[in-house]
Amino acid sequence: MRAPAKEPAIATNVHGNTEGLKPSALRGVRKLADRRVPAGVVVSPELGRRMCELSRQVGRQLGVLVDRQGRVTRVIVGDAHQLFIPDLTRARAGAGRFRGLRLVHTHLRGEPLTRDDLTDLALLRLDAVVAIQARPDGLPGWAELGALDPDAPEGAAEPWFVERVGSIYGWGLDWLEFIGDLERRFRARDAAVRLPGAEACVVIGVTTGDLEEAAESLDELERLAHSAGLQVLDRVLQRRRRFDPRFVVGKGKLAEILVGAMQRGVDVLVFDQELSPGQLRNIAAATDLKVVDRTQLILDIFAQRARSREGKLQVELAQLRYRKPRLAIMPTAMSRLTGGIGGRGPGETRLEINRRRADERETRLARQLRKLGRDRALRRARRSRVGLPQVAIVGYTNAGKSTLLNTLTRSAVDAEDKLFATLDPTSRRMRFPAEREIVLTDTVGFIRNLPEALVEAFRSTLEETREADLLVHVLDASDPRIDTHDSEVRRTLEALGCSDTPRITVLNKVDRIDPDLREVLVRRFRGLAVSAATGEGLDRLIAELDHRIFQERARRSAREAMP
Ligand SMILES: Nc1nc2c(ncn2[C@@H]2O[C@H](COP(=O)(O)OP(=O)(O)OP(=O)(O)O)[C@@H](O)[C@H]2O)c(=O)[nH]1
Ligand SMILES: [Mg+2]
Repeated sequence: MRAPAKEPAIATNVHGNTEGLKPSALRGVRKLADRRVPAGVVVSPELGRRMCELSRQVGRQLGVLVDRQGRVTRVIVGDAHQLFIPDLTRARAGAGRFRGLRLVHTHLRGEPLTRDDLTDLALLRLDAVVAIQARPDGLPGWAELGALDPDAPEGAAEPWFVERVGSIYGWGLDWLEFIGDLERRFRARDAAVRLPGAEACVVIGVTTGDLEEAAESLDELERLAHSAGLQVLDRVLQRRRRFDPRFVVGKGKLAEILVGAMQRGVDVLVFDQELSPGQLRNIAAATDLKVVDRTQLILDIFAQRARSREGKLQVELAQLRYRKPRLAIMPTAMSRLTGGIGGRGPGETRLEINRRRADERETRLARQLRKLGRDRALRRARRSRVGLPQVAIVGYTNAGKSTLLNTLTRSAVDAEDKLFATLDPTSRRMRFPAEREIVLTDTVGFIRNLPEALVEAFRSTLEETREADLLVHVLDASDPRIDTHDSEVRRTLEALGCSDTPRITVLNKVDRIDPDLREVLVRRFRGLAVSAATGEGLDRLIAELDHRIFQERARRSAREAMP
């Protein structure tokens, strides 16, 4: 076949089981790559006939991947029963639902399209998968075409349909019309559930332990995804005896997830577990959806929220440190991440970077941050010279820390029903009776499994907490996970080296719970019941602050003054 003029020849490889093929047969197989299918035709009779003939000759399945222009982009040799489609991560066809490639292959034993064939269809987002019967006499027999079904119900085990024709000569359908119609129907279906402009995701949790705890963590992941601007279309929770070293979830489960994701038009898979570089690579190779883990999601939220120069540098440093070990092994998956979720960064991490550039950038960022950390320490020293007591508000994310700061100091720090609304510590002066003052600092919230890269990068910000004379620990009393939150905050404070700092526990949002529960919680946590929103209980908090800071201080200095 003549390649059409002007169009550049596409580099085509022969993949798969070519070992032991006679040179003449191999030449024949290679030549399949020069074929071209006319527009509008599923597979041309000439190509089908040639494939069947060769396939019989070598006793192996033969397949070709054909793009929307009718070009054969890959030739694949299988064995008598099956063939394996090579990694297609580099063959992305843009943001459409389908990849713009159909697989046409031969079947030697008269078997219809297999489950494996159809699973490949779903996992690889192929336009269609076609099997042609290669008859014993080397001629093409019947043919079957499988494609994804826009009318399949949610979660259907077999979200595809199959059409059979008696012979490839009698294929009555116009390919471009067929695929165009399919895409339109999928788009219409997506439009019914998808929020415009938001990327859609499925959140995935795996545990080897307590299912309830894992479910709690997955709830939180959903909220994190939401805070990052993702629409959550589905959630998957799996318990296993051990984590799958290659895919975290089992291979079968992953296939199930991917088929479901394909059906729903999901863009992103979000894993609750931190994925090792190897796992990330393996999962990324199995699908062309974006793959993000909990750490990356949190980093992404931080990247969206960072406002101050220091905050931006800290986030960028954390992102760099997270990505560096993943750079070398997943260039394609990384480049897939630029833009949208997982691709946001305040600085150069947004670009594709190589390892050397990453090292240089890391050194530079660390240096700038050390400088800013010194400035911060100076400011702190100045404040403490003035003698103002430092009080830090700490707590789980979304507990109401910023709202409390606002109510206490009548200021307007961002408070939002989102996780990690606050990134940059804000300090406000707060006046007490008798002209006494303190400096009250709102801090970044804690969360379970706070990524290490973040803790490291936010060290100087977190130091605000370490230098405080007193901590106000805000707990959301209306959250059923209050115990987990409490222990997580204690753990983090310990890690920061401030477990000895005097502390007041505040049970916030009591306007949302009934009085009985409130009594139970007050006793259990030995805390003050308040509502930062309504102001209830705040006078007692102020009195307690006054007492703990000024009266104890006065008593101490009086004691020291005694002979
Ligand atoms: N009902 C009620 N809602 C509250 C109260 N305090 C805070 N909230 C709400 O809880 C949500 C989180 O409040 P924030 O003050 O942003 O919480 P935060 O601890 O600063 O959260 P991050 O900065 O994200 O870690 C907001 O929607 C607040 O309006 C309260 O006492 N009662
Ligand atoms: Mg806040």
